[in-house]
Amino acid sequence: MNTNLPDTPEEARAEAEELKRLLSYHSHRYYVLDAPEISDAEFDRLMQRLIVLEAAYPALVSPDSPTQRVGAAPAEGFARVAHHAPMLSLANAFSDDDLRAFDTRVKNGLGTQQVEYVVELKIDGLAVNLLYENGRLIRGATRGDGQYGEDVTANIRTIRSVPLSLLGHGVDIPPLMEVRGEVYLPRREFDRLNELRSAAGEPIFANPRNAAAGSLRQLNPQVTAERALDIFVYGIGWREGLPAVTHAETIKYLCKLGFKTNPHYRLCATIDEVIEYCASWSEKRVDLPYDIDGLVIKVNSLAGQETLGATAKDPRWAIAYKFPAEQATTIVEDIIIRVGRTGVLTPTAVLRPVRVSGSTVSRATLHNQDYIREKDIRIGDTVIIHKAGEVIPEVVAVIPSRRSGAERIFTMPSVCPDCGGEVVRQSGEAAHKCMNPGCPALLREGLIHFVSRDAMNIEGLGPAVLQSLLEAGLIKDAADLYYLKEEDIAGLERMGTKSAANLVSAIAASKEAGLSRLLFALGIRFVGAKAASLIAKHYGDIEALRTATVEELMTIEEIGPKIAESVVGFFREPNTWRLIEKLKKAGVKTTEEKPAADAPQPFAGKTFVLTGSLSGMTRSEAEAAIARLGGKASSSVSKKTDYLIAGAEAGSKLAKAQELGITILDEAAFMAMLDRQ
Ligand code: 1X8
Repeated sequence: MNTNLPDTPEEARAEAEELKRLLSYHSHRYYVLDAPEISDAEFDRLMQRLIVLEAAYPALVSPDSPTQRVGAAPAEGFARVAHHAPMLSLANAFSDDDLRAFDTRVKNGLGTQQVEYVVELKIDGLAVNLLYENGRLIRGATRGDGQYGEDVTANIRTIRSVPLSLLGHGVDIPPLMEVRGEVYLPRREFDRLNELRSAAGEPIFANPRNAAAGSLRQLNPQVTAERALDIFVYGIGWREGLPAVTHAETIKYLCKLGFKTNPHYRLCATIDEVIEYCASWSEKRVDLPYDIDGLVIKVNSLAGQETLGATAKDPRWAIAYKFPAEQATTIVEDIIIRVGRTGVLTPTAVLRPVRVSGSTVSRATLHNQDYIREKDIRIGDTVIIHKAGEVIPEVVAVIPSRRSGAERIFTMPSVCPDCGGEVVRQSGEAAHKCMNPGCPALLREGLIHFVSRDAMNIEGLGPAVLQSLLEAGLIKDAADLYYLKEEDIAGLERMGTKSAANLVSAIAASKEAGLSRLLFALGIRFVGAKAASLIAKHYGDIEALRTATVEELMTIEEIGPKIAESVVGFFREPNTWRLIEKLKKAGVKTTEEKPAADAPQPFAGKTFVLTGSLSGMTRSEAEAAIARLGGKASSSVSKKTDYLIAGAEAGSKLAKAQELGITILDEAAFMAMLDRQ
């Protein structure tokens, strides 16, 4: 490295100015554009040189020098500062109807039917106000109460994507300007931070938002600097002179000044487009490296924004569309054990009921003992739970600071809660298992699976009815269902003659389900609905499975050794055949039409991907229809996908398919295609 000092202060100043310019340019390439032009080592070399010059000539140190991001001393507290223009909150929209009502209000307010909107992601972080004077950052403040915030300039400076001085790439820089943005912690940084905190025995943060807030409000900027906060800038709060006539232009203008803006914004000509764009993010949001809690819809015209103005609290020209919250805090009231179909004991948290993602949650799976140990979940703990879409809710984390000391540590029982049999944890496995093959839980759970929708699909036969049938001694295996009489069932609690008749006919109807559903219903280990269907098509008749071998099964595409061995083992059991004979005698169909060699295969060689939900058929029915016509159903979109079937609330897969130029079918188009075959 060049350690020679310039001969004169003038030369030193000139070199320092050039270094600042270079460092600021490359910092922008790296932290804002994510497109570095030089190596980290080269960047460090420039920085070291500037540090040397500034040490020799302290007069060169200016607040916007890249050497000054970190280094401020810890503060006693934060000063209260006034925002030039108030930082307003946003009114919320929770539904499409709310968005349409907003559109109507805007149109009435502007006296026009043509309103353009910009839709942006709503970053789940902390709002900040950045004040620039002649292109230099002079202050960074939190939102506070909207009028006054806290001066967190030293901490804001540590955020590498916040420009200390503006670029002015062909655009003029106003003398004074307030820029609004959201400071956030990327999810990976959040995980890393919590791991460190947990290892150090410190309380963990509940979510990235809290972690970002905690980090920005650190009195010691050194601590903030370690947290890798980031920012998206999304508007101008106040400035002298108007830089643009639309919000979309404002975003581009901010970008040119060197700010990091979010790329996922969309200009929409109608409220329908707005609604569609909002809906598209409910699924896609999980793929982002940061959290969003909704979208922000803004009137694009700045003159329109001015005309509409604001209420006491919120602007009339913008609204926040909020996703239903996916996380909530509640209490673990108990931990109970459920014995599954294979004898595995699954601990389940009984929660104080709480609303998440639009439904009330009172149970969360705890998987196994190791999971409970790792998260240190105790009975009585306050926990954060998470629910995404249709998946079973999970406990994300415990909040140890809420502990009273009365919490109880959970231990796995050594005997099965259903039968009192021995419970064993085999070495190398996470699961504890009940070793009693006659355990009533195995039978009960096996029956629940047998009648379920993708299996024999017997409507009106839920777990409670099955339990009553078992307790009344009316069934001892799945085949007994087919020998039930109306009068047997009508005698049960909460069962009238009408429902008994319905149930008997639903059971009878399921006899026609066919081999593919039957194989799945039998609950053979590792055999899911898809494998069952492949095997059923290959063999056509359950009798053919008497002599099936592992090698033979493995000739079926997508059937591996694990499934093949399990199937062979299952059909080697005399008990299996006793059950099958009993089912056959009752008239349960044990065959499947093999696709005839000359059957039309119009979908041959075509790959379909399903996304969103269909109203006219289940996902497995759609997959079966595709398979019947010779096509293949896959779960992920790639260049090899031929068709994407987009049901209601299709999300990221739809976007990806559009990107790849794949033919997209809505439900009606897909149905029409099936009808034509
Ligand atoms: C809050 C937020 C806004 C935007 C993004 N994320 C936020 N958290 C945006 O405008 N793109 S606007 C806003 C507010 O006005 N309170």
